[in-house]
Amino acid sequence: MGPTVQNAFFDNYTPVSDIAMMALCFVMYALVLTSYVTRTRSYRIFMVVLGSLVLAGMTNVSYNMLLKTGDVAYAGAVYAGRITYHAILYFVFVMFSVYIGEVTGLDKPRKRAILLTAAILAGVMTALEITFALTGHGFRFTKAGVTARGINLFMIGYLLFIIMQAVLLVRVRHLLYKRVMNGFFASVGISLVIMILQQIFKQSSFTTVTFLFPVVAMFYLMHSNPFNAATGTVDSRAMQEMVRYMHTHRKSFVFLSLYLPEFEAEGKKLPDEIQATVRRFATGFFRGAVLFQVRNGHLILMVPKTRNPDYEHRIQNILSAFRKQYAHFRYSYKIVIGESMEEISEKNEYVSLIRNIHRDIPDDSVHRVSPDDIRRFNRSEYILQELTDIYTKKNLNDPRVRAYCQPVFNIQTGRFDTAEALMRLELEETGLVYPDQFIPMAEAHGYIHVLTEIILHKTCQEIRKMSEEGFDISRISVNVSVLELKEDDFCGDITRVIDNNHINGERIAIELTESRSEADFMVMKEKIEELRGRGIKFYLDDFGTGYSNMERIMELPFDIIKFDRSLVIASGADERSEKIVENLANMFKDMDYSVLYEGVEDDKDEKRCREMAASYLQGYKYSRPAPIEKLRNFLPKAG
Ligand code: G
Ligand code: G
Ligand code: MN
Repeated sequence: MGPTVQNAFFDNYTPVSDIAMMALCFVMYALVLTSYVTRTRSYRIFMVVLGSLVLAGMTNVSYNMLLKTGDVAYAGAVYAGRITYHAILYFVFVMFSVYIGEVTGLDKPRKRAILLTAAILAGVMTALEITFALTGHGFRFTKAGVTARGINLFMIGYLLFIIMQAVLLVRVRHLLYKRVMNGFFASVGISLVIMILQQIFKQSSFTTVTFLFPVVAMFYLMHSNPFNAATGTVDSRAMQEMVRYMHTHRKSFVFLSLYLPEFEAEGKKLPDEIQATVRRFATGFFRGAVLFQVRNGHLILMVPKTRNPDYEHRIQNILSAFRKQYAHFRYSYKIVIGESMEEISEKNEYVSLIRNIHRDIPDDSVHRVSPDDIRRFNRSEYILQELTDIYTKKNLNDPRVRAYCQPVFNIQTGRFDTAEALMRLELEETGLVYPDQFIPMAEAHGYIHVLTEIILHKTCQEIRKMSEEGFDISRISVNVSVLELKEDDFCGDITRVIDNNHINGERIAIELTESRSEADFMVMKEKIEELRGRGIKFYLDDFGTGYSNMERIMELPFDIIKFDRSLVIASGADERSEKIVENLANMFKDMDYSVLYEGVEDDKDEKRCREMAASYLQGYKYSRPAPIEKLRNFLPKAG
């Protein structure tokens, strides 16, 4: 063996693939920086891996360049470079293992065990490489040239890590969304194939490239996939995809929806122990099930029926397991279980259907979807469509919005000279629709203000007509939602409608309910003051229901406090309650508010309310809400 003869194995090194690999790392880095990525732990691991790979590439290129010179003066640097290069790759393997532990949400002891095993393996392998370099085994760079006799240590380390990773992946496979898991397996497999190929072709240029495949898999998992590692769930877009797929392929499924209202708010996260439980539930009870997180606190498990012919039995199992968990966690919940239905699949509306059902079922209940639910859902979808149309057209004379009215008895004048306007919808397919079925929807979709303008317009129109006919009407109150006060030109919108109908602002009152929010309170105060300047009166609606902050109420310039029917009922129940209501009413009266009792149903109610500082009375005793034209039957004629 002559002094210039070099081992073909090392001669075959070219830096091209290392450079390409580093370039790719930079591209991925740039992509991550320019996309919206949450800075989770797995994100940080990903960044560390990218950095390490660039470092490994640079080290590999450098030591191979020194090696190419064939100058043994560089021997020390070559050994050091080579060992460093391998040590960095071992470190990347350690990071891969930690990453797997992270995305599968293993518990702390298990994550620590993985880290420890990987770190020990990396440490031992690095120590062996150093020892071999010192004792002259394996790779050697001497005057005689480069040799790699004996054992290729790095290849052993590489294989050990691949085996460790494969074992790890197999053991955690039930914790991950199946497609994601397959991606991981494929990336490890491809790395191994490349490694074997380069051995066959006596190459060494592609080692770092093989590390890129798992990195690409990580990149995809973290950023482009809707997969949420913490809960093992996929987002609602993916669920729509699955519904579409199942529908076009005529596959039926069962869905189990779990809603945890406490975690609904933006930015709220399920506690770690719940996440772990969710992951177990997603995979532990059904074959081929996929768990979707459609919102904060709302999970839906989709179960293909073909793979679970005994799904009824499995549903019972998961429910009883759930009850055990509930006994432990005690977060309130709503569970909805149903089967795929042609008409819902076609419109891909399972999430809306379930959310619609949530409105009707109590907390901590399990509900099986019934044909009645579907009917109600279709009805509310129809109502929503109509509301959207009403909102878009913004026709103040829209015949679908009906002004109903309930007369209010004025004790001082002894006559019905005021009334409350109450909205109804009259729709082709449903007939009359009551506020509880459309007001919350209109509020949620931002349509409520247009509805208010319409009902206000119709009320003003009718006031003007009735006045012209000689009826004596002092004012009609209109309900306004607190949400509307935040409209750009709330006061302008209200006064414009009143002015366009040529009536005086004093003919209109606005009913508002209390709000818990400090911000709402400030807006409320501002708007009330502005509109009061135009003569509009203000009522505090629903006093006595839920929350009452006296201090705040007193700060708002209301004219009338409307005592809710619940107070009328309570005052009739026992003397103590009557005393409380009476004192409340007197307190308001002393402070120059008028008190209106709502829900006066009979003579006894009326008598009691009169004795409890009433100024106004409203309720079924006098009239149910009726079309506003009917108000003529109650109003006194002027003069
Ligand atoms: O009578 P009735 O069932 O309509 O009233 C139910 C509830 O709907 C009441 O609490 C009332 O405040 C509310 N409501 C009725 N009409 C309107 C309206 O025009 N606008 C708003 N925001 N709420 C209304
Ligand atoms: O806006 P407010 O929440 O005040 O709406 C009044 C509600 O109370 C309407 O739904 C109306 O139909 C209802 N209502 C009016 N009078 C009575 C009554 O005497 N008894 C009962 N139970 N409800 C009434
Ligand atoms: Mn009201």
